[in-house]
Amino acid sequence: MKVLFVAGDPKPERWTVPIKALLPEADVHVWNPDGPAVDADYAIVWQPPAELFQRERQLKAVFNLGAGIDGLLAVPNLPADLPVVRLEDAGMSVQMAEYVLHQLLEASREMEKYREQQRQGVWKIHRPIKRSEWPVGVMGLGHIGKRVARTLADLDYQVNGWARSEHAVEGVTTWAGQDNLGEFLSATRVLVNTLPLTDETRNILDYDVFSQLQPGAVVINVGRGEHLVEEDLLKAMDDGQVARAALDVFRTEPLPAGHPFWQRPEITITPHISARTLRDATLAQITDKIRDHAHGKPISGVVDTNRGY
Ligand code: OXD
Repeated sequence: MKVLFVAGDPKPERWTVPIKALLPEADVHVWNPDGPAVDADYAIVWQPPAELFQRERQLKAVFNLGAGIDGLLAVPNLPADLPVVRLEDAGMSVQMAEYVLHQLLEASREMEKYREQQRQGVWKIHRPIKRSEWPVGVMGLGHIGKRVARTLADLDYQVNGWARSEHAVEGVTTWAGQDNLGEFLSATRVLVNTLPLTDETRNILDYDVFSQLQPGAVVINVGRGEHLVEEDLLKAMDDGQVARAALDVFRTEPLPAGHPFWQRPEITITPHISARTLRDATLAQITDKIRDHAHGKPISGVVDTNRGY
């Protein structure tokens, strides 16, 4: 069996050595932009080049090194019948929950105010948090969204969830579909985006959405940069609809120097680190699935490419 590793890591051996150890029966190759086809059976990829599917014609499945498969689905010549397998959690949802909790607490516990007081040598206690003033709304109730929602609900925040289809999450009030988006938004002050990027969700975070949130709104985007209409966020901030934002993903990454977001103190910028791909857990999951697939066993995490997630 031949496995091809296709990700722009300058040290691909960090991946290929463990792949070989976990899957000794495989011949492991690294993508060579100039090389000939290796006729791989399986590809393990992150943001692969356009030539991949043109060159490798024997693939039986492609495994994405991340939860979001929007980048992979955009690669030309992806055969319609090729199984595309996304990463299923592998340590991501707990990191995401942690990140969102941190950004929520920055706002709800007024951490910046205390940091400023420390800089000035001031000891001053502000009134305690009223959780009822900080209702959170999680958009997207897949594995990650559910984990985020449950984590915050366990800390007694009032948590709302919204997704395209119906979901039940313990301790969380959920809404489904476009028709109920308005009700979800008006019950929400802290909006957390964990949606997959699809044609339906691109540009979903726009001025209209922001203007329906409760006053003093906070926007936390851990989905994709293309969910957010950037100028609408800036306008919503200028108009006082949105008080602050924490953004981990951007339309262009790295965020270009000179981008207006860099200059906004109300925006916290992180470089797409809210949930890192953890190599050991990721490769254990993927190599198990490759072995199962090679033995004709069913595998989970196969994406519905028409739906986009
Ligand atoms: C992912 C990511 O999709 O890291 O997993 O962005």
